Amino acid sequence: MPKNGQTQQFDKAAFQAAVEKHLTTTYASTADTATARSWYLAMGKALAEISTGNLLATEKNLAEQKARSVNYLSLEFLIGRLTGNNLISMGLYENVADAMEEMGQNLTDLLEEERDPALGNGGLGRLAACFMDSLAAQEYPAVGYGLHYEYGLFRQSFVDGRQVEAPDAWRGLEGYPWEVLRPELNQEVSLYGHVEAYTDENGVECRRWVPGMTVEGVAWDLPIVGYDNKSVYPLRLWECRSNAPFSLSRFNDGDYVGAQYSALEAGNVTKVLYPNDNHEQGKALRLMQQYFHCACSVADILRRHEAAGNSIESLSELETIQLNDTHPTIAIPELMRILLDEYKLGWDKAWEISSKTFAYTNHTLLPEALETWSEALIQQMLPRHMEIIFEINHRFMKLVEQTWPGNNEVKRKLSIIQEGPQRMVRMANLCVVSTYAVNGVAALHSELVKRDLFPEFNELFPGRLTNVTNGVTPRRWIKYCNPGLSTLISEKVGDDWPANLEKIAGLEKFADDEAFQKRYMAVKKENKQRLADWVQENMGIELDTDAIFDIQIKRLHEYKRQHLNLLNILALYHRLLNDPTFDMHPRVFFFGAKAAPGYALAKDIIFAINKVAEKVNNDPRLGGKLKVVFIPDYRVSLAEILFPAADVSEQISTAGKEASGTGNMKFAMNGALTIGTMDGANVEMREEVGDENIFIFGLLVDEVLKLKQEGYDPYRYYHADSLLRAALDLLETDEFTPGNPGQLAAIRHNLLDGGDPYLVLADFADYVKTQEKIDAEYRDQKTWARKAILNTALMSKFSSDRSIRDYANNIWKLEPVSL
Ligand code: DL6
Repeated sequence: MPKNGQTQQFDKAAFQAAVEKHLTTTYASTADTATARSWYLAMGKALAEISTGNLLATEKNLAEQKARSVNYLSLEFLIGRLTGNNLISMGLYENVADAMEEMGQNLTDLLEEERDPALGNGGLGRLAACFMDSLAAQEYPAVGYGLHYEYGLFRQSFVDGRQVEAPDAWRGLEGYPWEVLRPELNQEVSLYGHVEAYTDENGVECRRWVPGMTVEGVAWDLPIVGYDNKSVYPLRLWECRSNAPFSLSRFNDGDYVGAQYSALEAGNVTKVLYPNDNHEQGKALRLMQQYFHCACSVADILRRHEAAGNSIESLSELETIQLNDTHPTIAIPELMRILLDEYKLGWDKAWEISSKTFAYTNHTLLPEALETWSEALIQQMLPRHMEIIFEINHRFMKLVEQTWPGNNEVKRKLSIIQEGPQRMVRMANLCVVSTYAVNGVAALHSELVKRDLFPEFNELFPGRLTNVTNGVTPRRWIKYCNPGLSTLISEKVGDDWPANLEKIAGLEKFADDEAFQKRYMAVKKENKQRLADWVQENMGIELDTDAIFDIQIKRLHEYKRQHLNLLNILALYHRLLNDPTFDMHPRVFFFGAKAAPGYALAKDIIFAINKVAEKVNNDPRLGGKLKVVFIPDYRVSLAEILFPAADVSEQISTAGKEASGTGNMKFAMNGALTIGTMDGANVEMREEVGDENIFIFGLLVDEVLKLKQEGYDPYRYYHADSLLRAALDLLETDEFTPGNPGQLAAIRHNLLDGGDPYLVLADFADYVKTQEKIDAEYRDQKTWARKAILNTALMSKFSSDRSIRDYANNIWKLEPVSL
């Protein structure tokens, strides 16, 4: 493992003593009897001692310096395993490997003992994790605020090809070694009750919330370790517990179990992560999670601000709060409530502070993902917040009236309150009205936010709507997950590229160097072998690493179009069996995807892919040319094996639907060539690598809109294209479900009779043609190597360090502060 400058003093003997101490005192084991898991836990605890010391030192330094900080509020942080990554950031990977070796333990094996903290669904949560890494690496003062879910994203297994979900107790029985309880930071959170008017001691008419119940927010910190520096920032995760765990009167009445009901109910709030990606369910418990998260986080921000001796009037000068999607929007009325009712600031002052403090990131245009909450529910759970939302809307409607006098249509459209049989609060509108910056996550997406989602807001608040293109951390997504490539890069451009990804452009001049091409492709081959070994060991499928490894890993969603990929596989299957003139380079199609448990069609697509896989992987007539592998329980630690092993990256969403994507960036950095639509960040990736080094196909955003306006008829494509017809018709037969015809028909039905909402059939022919082009180009390994190298070399824009600098310079106005 290449090593960055060691940032920590490392005393091997003291470290080994700490590991032994934890082995015995924390995990009740001895060196000769301990399991690998106990060794991993004890090692993690010993390392956490170092990071916790630095976390406290960083907190103190930032408070003393009165540094302006960003508070990143997100319901999801999909951090992945911390141990290996933290060792790299601390510069201790080799020292610890050596220390553990002396204790008879292999570090690589111990790292496998860590369960993924799966505290997120997909792109949005993983982005938050990359951003925390980049904030710490560049020492931009930050705190991440999230929830300490007892159960993370469900574990997925397949039973007869169908997804089965199981709870994910990510902390295990022993707890997570990196987390530190911070009881002095606990918060009390109110819920329910009513609002009352009263006259204060100065004779001023005031309003206050009289809550119906309170719960306790318990603070856990996970360390976000700065790469190659000493700063450690907290990822502060709130756990909900009852603060009235026991009702003595009920106990005395003999109701021992009932006496603990409140404890049981409060425990539900942070019990489980909602498993939806790009889809909102509107459940009361989810609103409670959101408010609990916001109440604890806002209170903690104010505590820090005041503890550092700052006045409330200076809040927006020293703190900014970034809302990761609308999920933490209720933080806005919460801060307003505190400023109005507790600090008694008066509306104008409170609004001035609040609206200069919050900024909001939009991650989706999909209507089903845009959050609305019923007014009645908010009224019941958070009555004072509902009043404040009404007041914000009332004042905003006056502004709309001034701008568009008498135009009720525009008022209806922009209002935070959506009228109807059940009045709803539109969280995105509340965000745009109440924040100083709103950003989309890729250039195309941000344009569509302005043009299609919020055009009038853009007119009302010029300059507020902006773009910050996403990025990914090169530490985890190159250096840690692809050590072979990292060594090669360091050899050519020096070893400081993980903190300065611009340096990677230095590889461009080696793209035509045959010796370098060979070494680059040898690394790719090793990575393919690592994946093939995993598949053999875990799934019993044998793979040929000379085949093209073609990978689509992301949440299962119709707009991401895993079924377009499936249709091409069916077309290949059909041609291999029916067209004697057809030839193809062997290819393995990999999938990894979880479907939201209630999303029937997504689950049908998983089932279909698994059934097709069963058949093609065992069909001798295909001569091993076609394999399909659906990796179960796709998660960050598996992504770390998959990205480095890919030849082809599937980024095939319907144009205009994928806000950005970040997997697309990870693949390209690791030398996979993209087959993709002009969607999300694919557009900017194409600009960086050039049209000849990426395989673009399909309809453009405006072509999609036009086709829909003209009246899209999927049958037109079905009748006109015999290959498409053959592929779709296979889904009606029992070819892949012997004896049970029609088991896969739901997909065909959705595409033909269900109107094909994501235009799979319209893009099919171009997709197939582009896949053929890939097949032909892969056969020329020199040209392929050149393109792959250029993809690695030209990806520096997509480092999350650049994204964070964009936020820091253009939105947050932050300066780095080193420890
Ligand atoms: O910005 C991170 C990520 C994007 O890369 C994906 O394109 C986008 O789909 C995802 N959005 C969501 C929205 N979810 N909700 N709610 O996950 O954000």
